[in-house]
Order: sequence, then C-alpha cells, then structure tokens
Amino acid sequence: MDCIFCKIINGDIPSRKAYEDENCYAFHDINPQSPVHILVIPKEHIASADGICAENSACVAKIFEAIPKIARDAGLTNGYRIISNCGDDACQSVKHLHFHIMGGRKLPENMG
Ligand code: DGP
Repeated sequence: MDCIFCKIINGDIPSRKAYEDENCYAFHDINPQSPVHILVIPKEHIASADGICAENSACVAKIFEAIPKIARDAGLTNGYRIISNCGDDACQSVKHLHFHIMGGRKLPENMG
C-alpha cells in the first residue's frame, strides 16, 4: 500500500520513534508546531477517524491508553492537546489515522 505512515511503521521511511507497542507506533512530527509534537498511529491501516467502526475501534482505545505514557515520557506534565484531522475540510494530509500530541508551551485557545 502506498501510505507513508505504513512505510514509517515498517521502517521503510526513517522516523524518530517516541513509543511503540503491538498496536501502535508514535514518532516525532517532521514539521513540529509546538515544542513537543508527536504523532500516534495505529499499526492497522485506517484512513481517518471517519473509518473507525466496531471492528477496529479497539486499537483506538489502546492508543488512548498509550497516550498518557507517551505524554509523560515526553515531559508533558502541564497538559497537552490531542488532535486528529479528518478529511479535506480539516486539512488531513496523510490518509492514515493519526493523533497529534502537542504541548510544551501554552497552546492557543482558538482551534478553528
Ligand atoms: P495532518 O495534516 O493532520 O494529516 O498531519 C500530518 C502530519 O504528518 C504533518 O504534521 C506532518 C507529518 N508528516 C508527514 N510526513 C511525515 C514523515 O515522513 N515523517 C514525519 N516524522 N512526519 C511526517
């Protein structure tokens, strides 16, 4: 499959790993928008949050179990933001479900 995040999971494209388990992979965003900017992706290819259904939602629950560990390891002791852009109006550029974990400074209140 021609998906850059699947290639990152497979190691075909290098990345700066932040966390990995049997279900998900987390790595530092190539174009950070905050001092800490990590992407968490399921190892299973799901195109976006719009593709989450009863058959695959367990991996999303497991990602949300991993996020507090990832944030703690990244030093985000004062809070963080989780964002998932979904589809064209949200400017989703990579069509593999991903959650941005952003923090390390006070983030703007306005998100849209
Ligand atoms: P989104 O716009 O929500 O689809 O975010 C995609 C993010 O993925 C964007 O912040 C940049 C990041 N990104 C794209 N390609 C690569 C890559 O090859 N390596 C890394 N580390 N990040 C990437």
